[in-house]
Amino acid sequence: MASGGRSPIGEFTLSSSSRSSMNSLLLTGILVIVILSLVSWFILSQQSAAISNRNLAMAAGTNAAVLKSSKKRNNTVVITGPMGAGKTALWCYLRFPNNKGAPKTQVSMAVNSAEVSIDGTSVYLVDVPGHQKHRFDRDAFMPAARAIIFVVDSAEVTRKARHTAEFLYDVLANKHVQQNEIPVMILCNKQDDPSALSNVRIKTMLEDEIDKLRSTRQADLGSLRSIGGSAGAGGLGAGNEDDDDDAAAAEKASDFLGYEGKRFAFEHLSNPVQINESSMAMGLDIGGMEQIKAWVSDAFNA
Ligand SMILES: Nc1nc2c(ncn2[C@@H]2O[C@H](COP(=O)(O)OP(=O)(O)OP(=O)(O)O)[C@@H](O)[C@H]2O)c(=O)[nH]1
Ligand SMILES: *[C@@H]1O[C@H](CO)[C@@H](O)[C@H](O)[C@H]1NC(C)=O
Ligand SMILES: *[C@@H]1O[C@H](CO)[C@@H](O)[C@H](O)[C@H]1NC(C)=O
Ligand SMILES: [Mg+2]
Repeated sequence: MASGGRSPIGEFTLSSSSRSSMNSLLLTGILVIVILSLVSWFILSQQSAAISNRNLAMAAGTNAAVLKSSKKRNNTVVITGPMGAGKTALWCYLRFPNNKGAPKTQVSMAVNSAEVSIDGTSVYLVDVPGHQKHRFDRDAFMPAARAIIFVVDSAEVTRKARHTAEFLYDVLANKHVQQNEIPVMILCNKQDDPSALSNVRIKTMLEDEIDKLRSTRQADLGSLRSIGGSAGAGGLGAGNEDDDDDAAAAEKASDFLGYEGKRFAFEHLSNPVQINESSMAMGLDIGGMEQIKAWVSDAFNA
């Protein structure tokens, strides 16, 4: 029996009706598996997209939601400038006007932002950290800016003259700032420091540095053109670092500041630029806060 005959299982056959119901069961099973895997693939891909977005935002030191909400506003005041100048101290003074004395701050890792009332004007006040890695944050907030406060450490500015001028150049040459003639206040902070320079001295120093930078940046543009570099402005996060830098350099260089053949002066710009003094270490009334608030309020009600 074992040698010739088939096992009883082998002879087991299905009736035609039960075979077709088996087939449809199999088909349904496959369909369910396909749908399940599609759904789980979709969920997983959404999650990883969310995570990578968050990582990008964290790498930039900014909450993506802060950036997104700021773009809808037309009342943004951007506080920018080199590291350690007193931007966060200024932001705190304006945000918490009832706190007397200098706020204890340290190197900022993220943007501070809040809706603040300045002399009765509702302002979305943004403090962008000065570290170079936050320059994309700064450029992202710029298109919404109605007024810009560029804070300088008056005691350190001599040592950092070139860096400060490059930073300021980026702000002044920004397309939105130029086209919409956004008012800029250069705030020479830390006037309480014995080695602080006056706003008049700092104005001359920064104008001299920007004057030098203009020719360097023009030369940069020339070399970009000669190697056929793309002049198209790269979007945020598009392309590699080098492409972005090239495009950014071309963009800036095409915005020559001031008049050609004439020494650079802030008065030559089409947007109003003024240079004032402040101290965040002093009391509210003697630190230049009143002029800052009046200037912001004027910028909004002009
Ligand atoms: N003496 C003096 N110190 C100040 C003044 N303003 C700020 N500081 C101090 O300078 C340091 C830097 O100030 P911050 O406001 O944190 O500087 P920041 O511009 O926000 O710097 P980043 O966040 O790194 O870009 C802090 O220790 C402040 O207390 C000032 O007017 N006078
Ligand atoms: C800013 O936006 C508010 C409300 O969205 C609007 O009422 C106001 O007219 C706008 N102001 C300017 C100058 O665009
Ligand atoms: C602020 O600066 C402008 C010019 O840059 C000057 O005319 C004005 O007097 C200054 N304000 C104060 C309070 O120093
Ligand atoms: Mg800060």
